[in-house]
Amino acid sequence: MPSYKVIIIGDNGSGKTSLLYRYLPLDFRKLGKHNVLGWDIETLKINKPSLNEEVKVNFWQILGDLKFYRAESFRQFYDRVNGIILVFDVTNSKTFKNLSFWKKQIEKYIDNEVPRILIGNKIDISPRKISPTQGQEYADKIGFKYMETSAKQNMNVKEAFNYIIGELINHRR
Ligand SMILES: Nc1nc2c(ncn2[C@@H]2O[C@H](COP(=O)(O)OP(=O)(O)O)[C@@H](O)[C@H]2O)c(=O)[nH]1
Ligand SMILES: [Mg+2]
Repeated sequence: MPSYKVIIIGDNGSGKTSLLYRYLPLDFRKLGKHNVLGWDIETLKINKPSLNEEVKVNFWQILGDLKFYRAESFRQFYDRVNGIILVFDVTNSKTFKNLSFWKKQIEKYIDNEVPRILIGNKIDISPRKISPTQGQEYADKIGFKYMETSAKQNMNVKEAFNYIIGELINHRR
């Protein structure tokens, strides 16, 4: 069965876990979860309609605080990544500014072109600090697809994950 690795990165509190749990069916949350050396890995099996075959997607996210991890750990986390979901909080400027940190991480550890999406999350909250145009312009600048979501109100979450899954399946074949 083809298997893909998708990492979900971005500042603490931006909503990575909430987005993933909103997207994953409840039973996968229980069945597919395991931890490896501080990484939280959740597995989703999906049918690829065009080929009528099952594919496995492993979503990796960082557990806890980044500053406790060493470069060696990052190498493992970023090893053989097939897709990137980068998340910030549209109501928190710091999470937007820190996107450049995450961009540098990606440049440092991932040398191949993989599908990537920037998600501006928490659009249910007002006032927001980062406008849709600002999000879109930054995404264009770094070569990411841009979408906005609310994990809380389940807005656009499925669309965002389906985008990356669709891209990574097409990308490989
Ligand atoms: N209002 C609102 N709150 C959210 C949303 N997504 C996440 N949160 C809240 O933001 C906090 C951090 O979310 P979490 O998923 O743990 O962020 P992570 O550190 O990136 O994994 C939690 O209190 C969530 O309930 C959203 O779309 N809207
Ligand atoms: Mg989390």
